[in-house]
Amino acid sequence: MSDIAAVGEKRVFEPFDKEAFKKEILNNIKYLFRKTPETASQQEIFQAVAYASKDMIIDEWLNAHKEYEKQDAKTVYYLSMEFLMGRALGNNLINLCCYKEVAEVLQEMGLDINVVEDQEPDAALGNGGLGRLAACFIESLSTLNYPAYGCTIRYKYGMFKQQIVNGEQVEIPDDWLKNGNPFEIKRPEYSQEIKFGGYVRIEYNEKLGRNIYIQDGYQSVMAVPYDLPVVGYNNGIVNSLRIWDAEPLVQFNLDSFDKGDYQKAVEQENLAKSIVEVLYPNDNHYSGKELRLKQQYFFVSASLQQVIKKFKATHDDIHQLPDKVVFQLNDTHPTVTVPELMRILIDEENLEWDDAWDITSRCCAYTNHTIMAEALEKWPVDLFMRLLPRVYQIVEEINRRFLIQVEEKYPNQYDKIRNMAILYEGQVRMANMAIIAGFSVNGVARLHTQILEERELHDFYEMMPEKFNNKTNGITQRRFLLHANPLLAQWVTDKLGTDEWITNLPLLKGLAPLADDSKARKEFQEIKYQNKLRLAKYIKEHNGIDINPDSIFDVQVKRLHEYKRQLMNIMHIMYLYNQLKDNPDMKFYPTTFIFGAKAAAGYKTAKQTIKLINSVADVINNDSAVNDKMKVVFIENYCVSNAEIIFAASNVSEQISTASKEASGTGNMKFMLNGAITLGTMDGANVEIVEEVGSENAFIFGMSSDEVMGYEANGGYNPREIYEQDADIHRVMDQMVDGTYSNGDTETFRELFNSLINQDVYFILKDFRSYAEAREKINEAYRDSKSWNRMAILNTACSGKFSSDRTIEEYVRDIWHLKKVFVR
Ligand code: CBF
Repeated sequence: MSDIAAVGEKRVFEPFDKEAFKKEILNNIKYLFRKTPETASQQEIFQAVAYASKDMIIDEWLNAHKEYEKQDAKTVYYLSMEFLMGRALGNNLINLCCYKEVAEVLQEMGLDINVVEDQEPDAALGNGGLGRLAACFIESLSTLNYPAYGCTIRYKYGMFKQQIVNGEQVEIPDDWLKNGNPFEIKRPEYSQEIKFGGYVRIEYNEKLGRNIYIQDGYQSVMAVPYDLPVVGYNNGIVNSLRIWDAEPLVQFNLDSFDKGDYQKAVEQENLAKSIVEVLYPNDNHYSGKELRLKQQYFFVSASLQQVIKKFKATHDDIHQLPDKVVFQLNDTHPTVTVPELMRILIDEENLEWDDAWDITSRCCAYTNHTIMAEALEKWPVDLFMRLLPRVYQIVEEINRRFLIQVEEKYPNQYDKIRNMAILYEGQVRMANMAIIAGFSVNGVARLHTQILEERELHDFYEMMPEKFNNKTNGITQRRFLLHANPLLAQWVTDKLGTDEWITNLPLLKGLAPLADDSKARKEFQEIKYQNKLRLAKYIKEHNGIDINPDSIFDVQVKRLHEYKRQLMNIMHIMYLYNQLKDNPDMKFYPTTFIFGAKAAAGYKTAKQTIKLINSVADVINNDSAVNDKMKVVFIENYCVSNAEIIFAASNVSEQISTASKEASGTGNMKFMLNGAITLGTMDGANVEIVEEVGSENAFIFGMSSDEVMGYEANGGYNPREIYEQDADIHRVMDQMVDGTYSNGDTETFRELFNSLINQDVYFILKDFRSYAEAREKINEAYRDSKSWNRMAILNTACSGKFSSDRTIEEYVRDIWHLKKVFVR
């Protein structure tokens, strides 16, 4: 199988010079490492290739920014605590349109591009969907010629690496920078001081005729940016992902002892180190740690200070800021943007409140990514006030002024104040601040936005409906098809007779007639088979398990969270196993059940679920009576780079969250693009996937979001009844606590059992039967390869809507109002 996609021919800028590139690799090996290709390590070769490709990027990077400046183009700053970028080399080469040529150069040197790519650590500066969305967005922004910066933290340790030891998750620090990062460029000239703590001194200022506020007695650190290139597809545009590192202001020097600065230097050093030390590994969950608020303020304040300085360098009137700058707040995490921008405008730019508020509220827009209550950020007032004393004063004033408006509009309606106040019961509610200040509030799939408008944020929606809008998420086809699945990418190009789908995904619709063409179906099936072999090889190498590429690959890969119901999946596998043991001749198409998931380190139930999956896998995979029919694999360390291999190889895409809980999902889109069939609930973007592909080409089950929310409003349901009445469920539940999967130990999975029987917050037992029926239908459907491959082709063909290019164009049209910039 060739892993090299034919994507290099149409490079529109500088033609690719193979000889020069080879020479540059050789020079890099020589001058960076004093080695030859024969003596250099694989890591050194990767670095040499990465530096050579960075050299190609630099000119385009410079040019694009020169052009932005010349045109004084409006820029979006996508502020996000997470950018789950994955590897850069392969995608940079693809977007530079020289992947194939570089692969050939390496081949001539006796090197395999896949091996070289494998040396690069994933830039895992994110947890899951939210961070990966930011990464897709910033890539689409470049590809679509829009000026943009992604702003985040240069975490020393990204998302932890997961090892499975005795079936349990063990977290290993992700020292992703240990060999350096060839793509980044340090920009010390843009360093910003960030102040924490102290107190606010008030002075009367004669000239302004009002009080001014000065933060004193604070501790500070220096925020130092590094830029990473974000290369657009074949358009000469390179935007920047700006990642902020922290350094102490006062450097240690021998004099410090004499000057008494030593203590201060130590404190600053520690503060700087701690702020950027590690990404909080919580997905959809707020941890409330002081350090997290420090991180948020750190990167927000640094980004804002830099933006204002840049703006002022070429503009006289700060009132024009909203014409040139828009801040998109990726969830509530960067919401401190609102009071920090107010602080800068009032305290440093000397604006009056109303002016500052007008500018701030025209610059900030907010995206909501979840309705999960535990993800809502609420900071204790005392912590917030202590850490950010001046910013807190501004929050108080925003709140005071807003409540006056609420009172005017809804006199004596205390409920409205309770729901919408920023400050309430000793807490600062970040979502409320983002909604009140922002000019746009968007959800990430139609159903999600509807739930926000009708339920979760209904009071806000009623008061300010014009702010609310939907932006259904998307994914970049450059990474998740062109790079991840070169065989399918080539097939699509051949069949469409053009590779324009690379920047215009709805063109995939042109594949739909092929669903009825037997030759095309065979080819599609063969590509899937090749990709299954590739995954099987990966699993053999990484998990030591042999799997059957002819079996159905039924896959659930995503963060481990109760609402995503990996537990329901594994319980159903336990049920199937019982069935196969009871009826060895039962009709059943061989299936490999594949999981991949990281659990937050402190999330007990999630970790127990991982243990259960691995324990069930252990029993089933070692039972020769069923091994030709089923296997269970838990892929260690699910991350962007192995995700690319997994999506390409999947037949069934498990999207089984409790309806209403998954805001959108984006894995569902990646599977669909690669021709996997959705087995899912009517939740998040699944609703729109089904709408695009037709319900006959997906397997939908379970309660609707209305039903779920109906039960929730009435305090839930009684799972014990189901346990008592359904013998199969009863048996599976009992097997959790009778030692079947825990070497006789009855307590290992007791908490899981209890959580189901007492409350079953996520309606696992309630949806179990309908899930089982849907899975049975899938198993049946797969046997008919003609109709299966027909469905698979239609899924790919109908996935055009889910390109992040479409999503970005909608953000631009409705929220950001950017203009495309063309170079040359
Ligand atoms: O919008 C992107 C994704 O964000 C989450 O991952 C999140 O962290 N809130 C949601 O859970 C996903 O549904 C959503 O696709």
